[in-house]
Amino acid sequence: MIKNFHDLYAHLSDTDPLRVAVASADDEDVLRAVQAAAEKKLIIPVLAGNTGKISGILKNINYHFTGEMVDSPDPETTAEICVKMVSSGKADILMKGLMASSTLLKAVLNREWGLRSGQLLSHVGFIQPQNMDKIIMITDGGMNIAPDLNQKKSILMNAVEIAHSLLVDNPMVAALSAVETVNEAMRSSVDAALLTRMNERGQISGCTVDGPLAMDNAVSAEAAAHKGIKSPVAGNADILLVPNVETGNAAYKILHYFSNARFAGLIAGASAPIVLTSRSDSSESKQNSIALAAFIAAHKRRKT
Ligand code: COD
Repeated sequence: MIKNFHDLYAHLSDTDPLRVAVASADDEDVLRAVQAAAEKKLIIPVLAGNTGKISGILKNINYHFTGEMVDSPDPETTAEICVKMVSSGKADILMKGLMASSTLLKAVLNREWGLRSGQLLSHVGFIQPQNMDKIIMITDGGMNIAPDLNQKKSILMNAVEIAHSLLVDNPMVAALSAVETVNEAMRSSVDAALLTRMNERGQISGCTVDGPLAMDNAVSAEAAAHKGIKSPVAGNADILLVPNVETGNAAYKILHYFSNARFAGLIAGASAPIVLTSRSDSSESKQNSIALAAFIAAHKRRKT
């Protein structure tokens, strides 16, 4: 089981490097992350975007890059070039650089040359809080804006699949709301209860789901005990399923700015792993995301 980012890097020591197409690589944090991952022999990067700007940053950070660079006039074209590299098999992993998430995701969803798999694609944020020896996933704070019940089920299953590849056999999923009881006026509480029932009846498998749970009961056994909540998930969640993109995005960024946690972000459910972090994420978070994508890609290869 990969409990923390330290474990993750230790498990990656014997994997072959994978080719990563970096879309709009003209950013110092992105290039520092790519440099660190390439030096660890996790990846072979291909840098796409404004090559003049990229070369300037490479020089500033003393990265003597000798690999492939692809020049492109604008973010839309860069996104298309990089997505096509991955869908044609020339690269194994797609990475968002300095561009809006929606620009990259629109290219990913292209029907002809995108990275659709027939499944819903969703964002998974990874948080290793300073006070816990585990990685908690939060989903979806980056792609699906206002998912309905079926989409929440798909988002949940995408995260469960990642948990399995991190060797967490039966992840604990907290379906979050603002309350622990069903309130018809609060759609998230109704959906959380339905997802819990679907899990009990085998419509959702490979995990234990409970909800509605508020954030405190999901991650703090003390808070759950205080409220008299008895649940295997309460205080023990591996996956936090949030009701909408605003909740997930705000939770991730609040933790980012007010705590010393470690972070990563990926898009799940596509035909290849996609590194998708916020432009303001640190180079360490971007490097963690590359490492996770490489681990998941290697895990998939071993399975096929
Ligand atoms: N998985 C699979 N297919 C999808 C998904 C998905 N998550 N979302 C849309 N599709 C398909 C639809 O079925 C349709 O066939 C086609 O794609 C277009 O659907 P639209 O019109 O709803 O999608 P777009 O292209 O207008 O927008 C898709 C985005 C992912 C770009 C959009 O949902 C978005 O902007 N999401 C939020 C991104 C963001 O800003 N995140 C916050 C910062 S990290």
